[in-house]
Amino acid sequence: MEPSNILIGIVGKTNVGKSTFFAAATETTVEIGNRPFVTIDPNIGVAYLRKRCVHVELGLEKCDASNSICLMGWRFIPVKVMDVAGLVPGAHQGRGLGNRFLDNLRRADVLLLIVDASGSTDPEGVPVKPGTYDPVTEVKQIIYEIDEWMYSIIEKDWDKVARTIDASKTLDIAGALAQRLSGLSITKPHVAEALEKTGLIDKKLTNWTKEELREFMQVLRKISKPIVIIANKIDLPKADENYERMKIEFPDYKIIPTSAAAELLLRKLAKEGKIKYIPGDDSFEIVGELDSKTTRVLEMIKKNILKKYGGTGVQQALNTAVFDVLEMITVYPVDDPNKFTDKQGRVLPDVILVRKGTTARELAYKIHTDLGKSFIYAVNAKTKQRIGENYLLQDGDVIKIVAAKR
Ligand SMILES: Nc1nc2c(ncn2[C@@H]2O[C@H](COP(=O)(O)OP(=O)(O)O)[C@@H](O)[C@H]2O)c(=O)[nH]1
Ligand SMILES: [Mg+2]
Repeated sequence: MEPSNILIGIVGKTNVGKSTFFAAATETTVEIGNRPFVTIDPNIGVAYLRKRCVHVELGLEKCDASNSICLMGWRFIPVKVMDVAGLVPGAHQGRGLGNRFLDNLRRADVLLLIVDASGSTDPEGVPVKPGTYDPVTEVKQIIYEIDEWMYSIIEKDWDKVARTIDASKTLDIAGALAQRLSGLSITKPHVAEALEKTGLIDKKLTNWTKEELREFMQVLRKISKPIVIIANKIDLPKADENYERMKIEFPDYKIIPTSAAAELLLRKLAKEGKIKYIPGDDSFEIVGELDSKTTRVLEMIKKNILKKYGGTGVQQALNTAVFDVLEMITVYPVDDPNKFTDKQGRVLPDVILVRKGTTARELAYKIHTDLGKSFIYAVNAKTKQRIGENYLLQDGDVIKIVAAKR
């Protein structure tokens, strides 16, 4: 099972719960500790998005999920997540190995900015009394570090880059700049959008002021590495109050109240067969033997987290990052549009993540270059209608691609 190419980066200060979130999201065992720099190298793992499986909508009994998992009618779709070591103020200037840590974010498509919503971790990652630190300030600090880091990358040899591109007289400024920034997973559409938004599209690069370059990079960061705020440790005192304030302070951001520790416990107990719990659910069922302490903790989780927020937040965070922020949709390619099967007779084996706005032909290319080249038409298996190459795929589409025999 291959995870899609999407990479979700987990960022934040030390001790806010990044590794706990990572462990919960991936179910791999990573070291979790209450001390700085427990995670030194980027830790990449596989997490799963949760989405209603289309077999339910089609009224089928079951499916034969192959590149993903189907659990009780929910499709779990693999994506990559990366746990980055903690950032301290001044990270972009190299404080606390900050540059090295920030460099790990180059390949990320979207960032989960984890903060300690209870305010019980100081800027250096040392635990303090809940309510001591302001997570609003923390969010601003981390975004500042990321923006400054990205700015420093382009600023370094900007004069030379600007002169070279201007001198080349290319009409494809966005393409030329994107090539220069490809190491940051920045694409031509990202750059084109940033040029448009900043109004710098018709200005010679050598005439950009430092302020314009800075603003351009900030806009480009928002487009190419959008941030979802994870208000973690929502189970602790003061956290809910701070979460409410964060919603007012950051109206443009998605903010997910989360208890990574609760999710980790629920997944572990589910793995041990002691509870029935599907990641993302707002409840669980006790099915095994539990000691009284665990039972009490579970009661607390049910009442103060699951019922109150509709889940622990971990699954919600992953889904929000990919489906809402990156605007990805799911499409199921099949060979037989009547039986919804592939060539081997498997029902709906694969689900593919594509960006909203992807066409039927682009989907064919995504499956295989040859399929894209020899595309003739496609069939929408839900309606049995024939669709053309420019058809815009809809979330949950089941598609058969008809190609010329080569
Ligand atoms: N109460 C509470 N504690 C948490 C939560 N998530 C993590 N922690 C604790 O916070 C401390 C730091 O967690 P860790 O994941 O190592 O943080 P990192 O440095 O950001 O990777 C550990 O003691 C965790 O058990 C949470 O949701 N609630
Ligand atoms: Mg860590």
